[in-house]
Amino acid sequence: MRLSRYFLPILKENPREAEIISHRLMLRAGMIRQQGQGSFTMLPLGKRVLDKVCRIIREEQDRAGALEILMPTIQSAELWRESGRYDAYGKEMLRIKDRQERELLYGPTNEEMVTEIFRSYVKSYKDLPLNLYHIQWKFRDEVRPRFGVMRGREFLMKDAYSFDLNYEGAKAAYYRMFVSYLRTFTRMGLKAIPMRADTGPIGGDLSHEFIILAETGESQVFCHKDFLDLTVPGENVDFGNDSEIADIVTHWTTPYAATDEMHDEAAWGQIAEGDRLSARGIEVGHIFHFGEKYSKPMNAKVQGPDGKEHFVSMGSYGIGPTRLIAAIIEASHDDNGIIWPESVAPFDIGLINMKAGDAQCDRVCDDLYAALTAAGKDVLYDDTDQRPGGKFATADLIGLPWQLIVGPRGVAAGEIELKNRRTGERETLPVAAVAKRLGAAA
Ligand code: P5A
Repeated sequence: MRLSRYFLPILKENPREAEIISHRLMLRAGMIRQQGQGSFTMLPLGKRVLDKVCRIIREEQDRAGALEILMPTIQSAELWRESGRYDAYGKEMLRIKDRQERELLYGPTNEEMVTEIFRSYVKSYKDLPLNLYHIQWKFRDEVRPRFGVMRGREFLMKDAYSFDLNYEGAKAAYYRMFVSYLRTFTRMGLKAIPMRADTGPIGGDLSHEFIILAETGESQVFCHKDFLDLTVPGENVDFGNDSEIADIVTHWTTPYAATDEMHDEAAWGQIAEGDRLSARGIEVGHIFHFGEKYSKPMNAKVQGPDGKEHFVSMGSYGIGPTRLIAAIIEASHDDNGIIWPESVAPFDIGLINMKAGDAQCDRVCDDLYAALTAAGKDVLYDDTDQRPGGKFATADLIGLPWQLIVGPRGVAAGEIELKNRRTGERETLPVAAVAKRLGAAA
């Protein structure tokens, strides 16, 4: 992508309304535009990051055996009356009426809708286990929308729903999502700690929040320092092997970890003082087992191997992709801007032409741009006539992992400069060696 043809509305000044660093950097880097209280447009740069985040989520959901669907945002009040949640949900739910005065709502979550889909089709235990997920916008009329996309009113959610014959099956499904979440967040360069959590309006008796430790987090959390060194399962983990998955979950739930609501002072007191980590955290995922809470009132049953009908045992599993973008920035930035992990970077490489219009610089840049793009790299080519200082500041602000700097002096010597955004390390390379150095040689 040529910057001269891109839409990257960089802000020079720090926006006053932004209280935390990720909100400030997302506005300054031209990633988002606020449209109303807690509602944001994803501008081109933000949209690219969101797509990469969603892609990782999808790959790991699919790997764990979940199937993608897409449910509507607007739901009928009738459905929510069946579960008893229409009245219970309170003011966070946006209630609307259509032209026939039918009561509708903008979905804050989809337990009811997916249970309705399930009960319409699935009648036998032979069709289980089943896990359906989607990535769809939600609306919650939060009391305090703040911190940009961190706590929005309209936000994207990946929500998965599992259906099993009994508790044993449901527990195995919960564990698969647990392990899938460990992998998902690690792939985004994040250290997420699963913590015992309260179930709130979703309900149920088993729940974990996945927490990123960050000073700007909204939750107070408590955990053992051992979590910082635990290893995350690799991509060869066998989701078809219940005992392998259960062992991983045991490993990851043995050290103490709890959110404020579930904090147990007695258990905390047992941990040596030097091993305690009491910190602020950002909740990027939340998983629930709630058994028959929805299947019973909504009559979602299957025939078991015993020939009898059983209400299915369910769980639901959420991730906030829009919130994740902010969490990644909170975890990875410096004074000059964002530092994207490669897996979610909007582009892999920023190609900076220090003297656009100079025939030699243009030629070297055009050739590099073509070669790197052909090798499958996403390149943002700064071909504008801005001065070098401004270009460097923009490159650091938007935080692409690599910067390739092409200037007249280097070009005359057949060389260009490569800068690593994270380490700040610079190296001078012959032009011909660039593609190989960036893993893009033919
Ligand atoms: C689980 C999936 C649920 O709604 N039902 C379906 C369950 N869980 S949750 O914890 O309430 O939300 C899941 C994740 O969504 C993100 N999230 C938000 N992101 C941005 N702004 C918000 N206001 C917001 N609320 C929730 C979080 O990542 C949360 O873990």
